[in-house]
This record gives sequence, C-alpha cells and structure tokens, in this order.
Amino acid sequence: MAETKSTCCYCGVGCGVVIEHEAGRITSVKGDPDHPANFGRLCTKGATLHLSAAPETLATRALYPEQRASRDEPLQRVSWDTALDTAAEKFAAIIKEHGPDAVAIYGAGQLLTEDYYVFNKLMKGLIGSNNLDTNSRLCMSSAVAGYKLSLGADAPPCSYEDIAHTKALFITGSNTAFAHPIAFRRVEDARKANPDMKLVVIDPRRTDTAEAADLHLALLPGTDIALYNAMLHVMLWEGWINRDYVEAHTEGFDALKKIVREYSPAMAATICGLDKKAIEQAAQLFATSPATMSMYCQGLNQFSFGTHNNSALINLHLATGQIGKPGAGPFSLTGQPNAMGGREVGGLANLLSAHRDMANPAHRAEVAALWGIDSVPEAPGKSAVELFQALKSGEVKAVWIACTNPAQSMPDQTLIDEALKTAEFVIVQEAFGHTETCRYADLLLPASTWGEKDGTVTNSERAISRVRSAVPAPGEARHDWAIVVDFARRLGAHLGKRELAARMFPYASPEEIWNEHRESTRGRDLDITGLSYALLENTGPQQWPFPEGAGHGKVRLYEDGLFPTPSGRARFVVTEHRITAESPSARYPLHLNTGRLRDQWHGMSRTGLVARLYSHEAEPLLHMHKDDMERRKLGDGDLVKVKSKRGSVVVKAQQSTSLRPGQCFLPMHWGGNAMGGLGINVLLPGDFDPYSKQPELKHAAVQVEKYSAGKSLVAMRRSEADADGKLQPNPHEVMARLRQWLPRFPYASLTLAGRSAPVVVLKARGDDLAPELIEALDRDLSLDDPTQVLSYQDSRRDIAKRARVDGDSLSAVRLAGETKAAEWLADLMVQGHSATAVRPWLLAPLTQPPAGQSARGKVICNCFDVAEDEIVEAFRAGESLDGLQARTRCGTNCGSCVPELKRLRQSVNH
Ligand SMILES: Nc1nc2c(c(=O)[nH]1)N[C@H]1C(S)=C(S)[C@@H](COP(=O)(O)OP(=O)(O)OC[C@H]3O[C@@H](n4cnc5c(=O)[nH]c(N)nc54)[C@H](O)[C@@H]3O)O[C@H]1N2
Ligand SMILES: Nc1nc2c(c(=O)[nH]1)N[C@H]1C(S)=C(S)[C@@H](COP(=O)(O)OP(=O)(O)OC[C@H]3O[C@@H](n4cnc5c(=O)[nH]c(N)nc54)[C@H](O)[C@@H]3O)O[C@H]1N2
Ligand code: SF4
Ligand SMILES: [Mo]
Repeated sequence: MAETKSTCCYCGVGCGVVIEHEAGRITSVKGDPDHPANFGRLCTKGATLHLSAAPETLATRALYPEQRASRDEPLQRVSWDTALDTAAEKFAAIIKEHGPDAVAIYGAGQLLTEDYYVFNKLMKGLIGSNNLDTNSRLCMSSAVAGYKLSLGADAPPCSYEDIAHTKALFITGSNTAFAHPIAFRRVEDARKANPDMKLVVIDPRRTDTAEAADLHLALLPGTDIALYNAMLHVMLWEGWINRDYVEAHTEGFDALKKIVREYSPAMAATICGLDKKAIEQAAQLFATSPATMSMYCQGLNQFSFGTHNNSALINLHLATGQIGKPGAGPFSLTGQPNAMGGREVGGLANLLSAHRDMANPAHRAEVAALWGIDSVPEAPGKSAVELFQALKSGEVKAVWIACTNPAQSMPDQTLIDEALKTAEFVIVQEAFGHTETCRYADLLLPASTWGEKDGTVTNSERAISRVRSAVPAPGEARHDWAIVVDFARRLGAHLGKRELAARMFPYASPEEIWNEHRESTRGRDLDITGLSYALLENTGPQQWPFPEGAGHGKVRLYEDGLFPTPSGRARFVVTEHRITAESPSARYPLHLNTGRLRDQWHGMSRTGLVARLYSHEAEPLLHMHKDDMERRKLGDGDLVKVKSKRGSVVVKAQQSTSLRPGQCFLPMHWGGNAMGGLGINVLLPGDFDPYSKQPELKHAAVQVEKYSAGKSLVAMRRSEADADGKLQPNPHEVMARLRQWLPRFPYASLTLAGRSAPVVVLKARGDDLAPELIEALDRDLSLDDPTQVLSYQDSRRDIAKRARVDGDSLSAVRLAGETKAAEWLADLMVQGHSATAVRPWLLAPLTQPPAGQSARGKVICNCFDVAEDEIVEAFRAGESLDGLQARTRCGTNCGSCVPELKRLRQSVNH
C-alpha cells in the first residue's frame, strides 16, 4: 500500500487529504494532519472520496473519446487522433468563416490552475477571442466585482486563522455548516476557546449555521443592502464610525452617508422583515467589537445586485476600520476547490492573467508580451448566460464545455436545452460520462479526475496546494491540460499558425505551465515568484502573495491601510436597496430559495455514486413552511407542482421549521439525471447583475400546487458484494438503465440508499403505467423471470407488486398503483433484513406495511450510521449529548452532524 498527499476536490476550504492506494486502486482516504486548512479533519464528503472512486464507479466514467455522426445517432468510440483532429477542423472552419468570436469555451472552478491557464491562453492568445467563461460566473463573480469595486483588487484579505482571533463573526448568505464544514469546525473551536466571541448569522433560513448563532437575522430574501445600510445608519448615529480610519484610508464616505441617512432601522426593519432592535444590536456588535470578521458566500453573490450586496457589507468594514488586523475583515468564502486559481489566471471573459484587466491597454500589452503575440483582444467575451443565449441565436456556433455540467447547473434550463441543441458543435470534456450535459455532446473527451490529476489549486485563504496523482487515469482518459495542449497544436496547424502554436504550447508537464503562470504574476498583487512546485512539496501549502525573496506568504492583506486603487484608498460604494428581478405576485406568491445539502456536491456526478451520501436527504424535496402547506392541504411527502414563469417541476413537499411563511427552498443538486424533466433549474431566471453578470440563482417567484394526477410506481434493486467483493449487480449500471425511464414520468426521482449494499430507488408517477412499460422496467430490475419472483396482482384494488428474493434477502421490488409500503420495503432492503417476513405480505392483497413496522428515518451521522429517530428517542429518554456520543459515537468523527445533533437536543428539550 502507498500513500499520496493531495487536496480534496470538493469545496473551497481546500482540505489536505492522504490517499491510500494499492495496485493502481484508491482504497481509502484520510485527512492530512499537516495541511493548514484542516489539520487532519475531513467532512462527510471528503471522508468518502475513496468510495466515489470504488471499482464499480468505473461504469460511470468517460473512458474513450466518443463522437457522433449526427445529432440523432449515438456516440461512437473514436481514437484520440480522430477526436482532436475533428475538433480542430471544426473550430478552424468556424473561425475562418465567422471569426474567432463564433467559438467559445465554458470551463469551471474545479479545473486545476494549470488546466485553466492553458484554456485561457488558447482562447485569448491563439484563437484571439475572449469567449472564455466559466461556472465561476455562477459562483464568485459578484465577489470578484465587489472586492475590485471596494478594495481595488480581487483578494480575500483574511485567513482561516482569523476565525480564532475574531471577537464578532458575521456569517451572511453562507450556510457554512453545510457548505464549508471544516471552516465551521474552526468556528466551533473558536467559540469554545473564547466564550465571549459573538456569532451573528444573516440568512432568510434558520440553517444549522443560524441555529448556532447568538443572533440570527432571518431577513427577507434579497434585502441585505437595506440591512447593511441601516447598520451603517445606526453606527453614524451612535458615533461608532472609526473616523481616523475613514479619513486616512478610504474615499467616498460622504456620498454614501447621504444615502444611508434614509435607511433608518425602522425603515429597514420593514424592508427586511426584521425587528428594529435586532438591526441595532447587529450594528453595535459589528462596530464595537475589537475585531469583526464577516464570512459570506452565495446568499450575497447570487442576486441581480450581487456586487452591491458584497460592497454594502465591505462598506461596514471600512467605516469601522474592521480590516487589515487579526480577526477582522470581509472574508468571501470560495465555493469550488479552485475558484481562486481560476481568478488568478484570469479565467473569465472579462479578466486577464494575474489579476490584469482586459479593459486596461497596458495590461493587455503585458499579457501579449508574455505570450509572445501581437495583441490580445480588447472586447470582453460572453459571460455564462450571454454565451448560452448566443449559442441559441447562432452568434456563437461551437462550444467546448470542460469540467462543468451546465445542463444541470445553469439557470433557465429551457434556454440551455435549446442552446445546446441549436449549437453546431458541442465538445464536452468530462470525467464522468453520465452527466446531463454529456447527452448534448457531439464529441465527448474523457478527462482524468481527482486521484489521477497533478497540479495546483488555491483555496479561500489564498493558499496554494498541490494536487497529486495517486493512480493512473482509467481507459484512455487524459489530463485536462494535456488535451488542451494537444488540441492547440492541431488547431494552430489548421489556422496556418503551426509554429506559433508550437511556441505557445510547448509544455510537457503541468509544472512547466505553472512556472509560466508564476512568471506572469511578477510585480502583481498576487506575486508568487518566490514559490515553486519543489517548495510546495517540501514545506506544504503557501499563501499568496509570496514574491521572490519572501520567507513566507501573507496571512493578512491591507495591514498597512494601503489599497491597490489609484489613490491607494479603499472606496465606499453607494449601495441602494433594490427589489429582486422577480418579485412574488398573486400568480407566483412564494419566494423560492435554492442552495446546498450537506452531503451532495452540485450535479452529483461524484457524490451521487456514494449510497450513504443520500441518507441525510434522500430525494428531491421542496422545503415549505407549515402555514403554506396547510393552505394547500399538503402533508409531508405529498407531491407538488412547483411552477415559475419559465417552467415547472414535480417534487415531494416537506415541512421545514427553518423557513418563514411565504418562502420555500429547493436543494440545487437535482438535475434531469435524478428527477423528471430538466431538473430544478428550469425554475430559475437568467437575470444577472450588471457588474458581475452573475445570475440570480438564489431567487425565483413560484406557485406551488398539490399534484395528484396519475399512478404511483416504485422500483428498487439491491446490490451485494460477491465472493470477490464485487457489487452484483453494479448499482451504477442499474441506475443508467433506469435513468432512461425518467422522461416518461411527470414526477420521478432516481436515487441510491443504504451503505455497503446499495439500493437503487426509482419513484415515479405517471398518467398511464402501460403494461409494456412495467414489463420493460421489470426486465431492468431482473424481475422478469416468473420462476424467480413473487408477485401479486389485483387491478380492481390497484395492487401490482413483484419482488425477487436471492438467498434470504429481498433483492428487487416493484410496486405499481398502491405504493404505501415502499418506505418500509426500502428500509428492509437497506438493512438487509431477512425476506421471510415479507413473503406473506407480498402474496396477499395488502398495501400498508405490517403494524408497528416503519422506516428508520433520515441518517444524521453518516460516519457511524445513526438515524434521527434513534437520536430523538435517546434525548426523549433523557440521555445527554455526551452520553449519546459515547454510546453511538455519532458526530465524533467528521463532526459534520454536530450542529444538527445540538438542534435535535434543543428541539426535544423545548
Ligand atoms: N455540501 C456542499 N458544499 C459545497 C458545495 C456543494 O455543492 N455541496 N458547493 C460549493 C460551492 S461551488 C459553493 S459556491 C458554496 C456555496 O456555499 P453557500 O453559499 O454557503 O451555500 P448555499 O446553500 O448556496 O447558500 C447559502 C445561504 O444563502 C442563503 N440566502 C438566500 N438568500 C439570501 C439573502 O437574500 N440574503 C442572505 N444573507 N442569505 C441568503 C440561503 O438560505 C443559504 O442558506 O458551497 C461549496 N460547498
Ligand atoms: N439553483 C441553483 N443553481 C446553482 C447554484 C445554486 O446555488 N442554486 N450554484 C451555482 C454554483 S455556485 C456553482 S459553482 C455551479 C456548479 O455547477 P457545475 O459546475 O455544473 O457543478 P459540478 O456538478 O461540480 O460540475 C463539474 C463537472 O466536472 C466533472 N469533473 C470532475 N472532475 C473533472 C476533471 O478533472 N476534469 C473534467 N474535465 N471534468 C471533471 C464532474 O463530473 C462534473 O460533471 O452551480 C450553480 N448552480
Ligand atoms: S470541508 Fe469537506 S468538502 Fe470542503 S475541502 Fe474539506 S473535506 Fe473537502
Ligand atoms: Mo459555486
């Protein structure tokens, strides 16, 4: 067995991992005790990374280049030479006929810095267009624009260690407990060490993060600016402004003061739906604490005024001098593992290498000189939403999508569907071949992924970490950077720039690319000329800036009060309350909010392979307030149709105590692979912020109605390890077969359950459950051999059940019509209980589960498999949290469920 140190490929906390592997297979993963982001800890997602690379998951990988002759034909395996020649020919032909702006690249903050660098150089340098945008547009672009507008450069000034120094922490628009769990463990540690530290959480929902707060401001969605302006109003009124700081280091305060005068706490209380006292209290905590830090994320960024949301918050830091000192500052948490690296190389349609501005002629000349070309284009390229609009209109004809799944994650999925269908040529460069976007590919390029790749990433605190390869890529998958370099040389030949392309793309390793990137940062705010792969390897992750000659990186920026603006002063930005692009109305009366689940990652191409990661929230659910459910006569688990101006989805409703009336919440993860239709993002608008062009993914106005048409269907298939430890059947192959059926149903959900013996679960509701459909489904579930199955059919009572028993365990079940016993049966399968007890039930006209038998409830602790019912029961019986933890070990490993355990204890005590 060997060990390889690398970095977790999920969130921007950027935890170090140690990958254990044997004979080219990843066998386990643990936290790297030496990594400064996590010191050995991992959350539920990081700790299950090896499961996402288990042998059976190979069935989901893109292994060979594949191409289709026409849109109606399936993808066919081709050689790399054919694939890349076709791609180069297509791109060259379009560029020659329609100009370089007729092609585009859409990448991701999950690419490594080296991948990103060559993609950027290919588009802006060799092709000569700025049409390179990435999913960072959906994620961090408002944070980038906010930092630049207020502070002059795109640089988070704080570090994780500031969490230990802060005296007042404001977490706003961030569910840190779910989305940055290891950073939240630090918050918990800091509060333990420093009981006087205050935690204020600003979020419309009472999340696990909010539950931990001393003060939770459950403001109405989209009203942050009114709140921050009112806090500033209070600070001015009370004389809590740090006048010396404002005088010495900022500009523009007077203009802001004028506006803020109108934002009395009473006025803001009305806009935000908050208590005036709470606003005053927040202002006092912020201004009078010796060190105030804020941590924020998509609850600020994903609005059509996301940039000003950011700047309004930064205004507070500037007015109180809460920046550039330990435990203080505006700390934008980055979402993806390398959102920061992408920004560093200028990986957006309006940025250039090393934080240079496209609009600045001197910057453009510098980049051209670095790349050895005459010029880089001046006009910004298309941002994400604009890019897909242009594909639809035909202005852009070909797109190369890499390391992102826009057919799941972009807003306005109807537009994305039309755009990708209209496009002349779509290249998808993916590690997993089963994503929603792969279905639109004319050319699928198989990429290596975590565990296989080699390069660097930068986390939220500006720390650059090495990503290392532990095992070879499967099949013919290649590294992202290598695919780009190979393509660039071929494209050069087709464009009559063979030598130029060879000169621009000479790299034989990611290190060579990184060294060029390093040189591009010389003299810039993010100067890393003092770093090298060798240094990162020998001394571990380092923060930028780290110029030549420096002994270490900078923990904190702006300690000298000098800002990278022309005047050297930070800027107050005049920010005013605006209403969201789409306000609730009589027709669409509810606010729909979207965001993350604790255990799933985006479109679930990786986390969706790990059965236990579904146990915290098993299927697509619309979270609703009790009043809104009662008004619609809805109970938990009832189906609802959620409709916005753009489209609709059918999902189950579930009561939530974390929402205010008038609001509902859908997890962002469920796309067309996990449910019917195009997934939940058909509901969301493409409206975007004028500065950052980041779309408003946190808000849509919707109507919700009970859905009861059609008949129910539940199909389940259990897998078990054979003598060689191989899962039989491969659950991912079962899922792939069942996925074909999703479009047939207005409501459908396809998920996994269980742990080491996973169960594939398809739930659906269809207008007609035609016998052919049921028969075909039975074949997919191995329920088609009458000698092997138990079945009972009574059409008059709408009972049609069929099950298969292997050995002593229930291995497949299909219920059509009456499905009330589905949860009970699913639980039996998950637990691997003997099938003996089920036989009589199966062969009789029974629809309800036997008395006293119910499902186990959601799993709270994923590490030790402890469910909510057991926990609540223990608290009811008077057990203490410590006692429960000593007995069941729940929450003692990764700690991701600790906030929830505390909440459950509190709810029982009340
Ligand atoms: N488990 C998990 N972790 C992840 C990811 C994942 O997919 N799964 N993805 C990563 C990525 S790329 C990102 S960008 C981050 C995102 O991390 P977060 O931004 O923390 O996560 P979200 O759940 O999208 O949204 C955060 C909160 O914003 C709140 N919010 C909504 N509207 C408003 C508002 O008007 N004002 C305020 N103040 N708050 C509001 C929501 O209720 C929600 O609780 O997570 C990263 N970490
Ligand atoms: N409603 C709603 N929608 C949202 C959001 C929201 O809050 N609400 N949040 C938005 C945000 S912040 C983000 S960041 C986006 C995320 O949206 P996406 O970028 O679409 O998210 P992922 O599913 O992580 O997509 C990454 C893809 O890359 C593939 N992949 C993994 N490793 C590699 C590799 O090494 N190379 C290549 N080539 N491919 C690889 C994965 O299989 C996966 O399909 O979603 C956005 N969409
Ligand atoms: S907090 Fe979890 S998902 Fe984020 S980097 Fe660390 S282990 Fe990975
Ligand atoms: Mo993100």
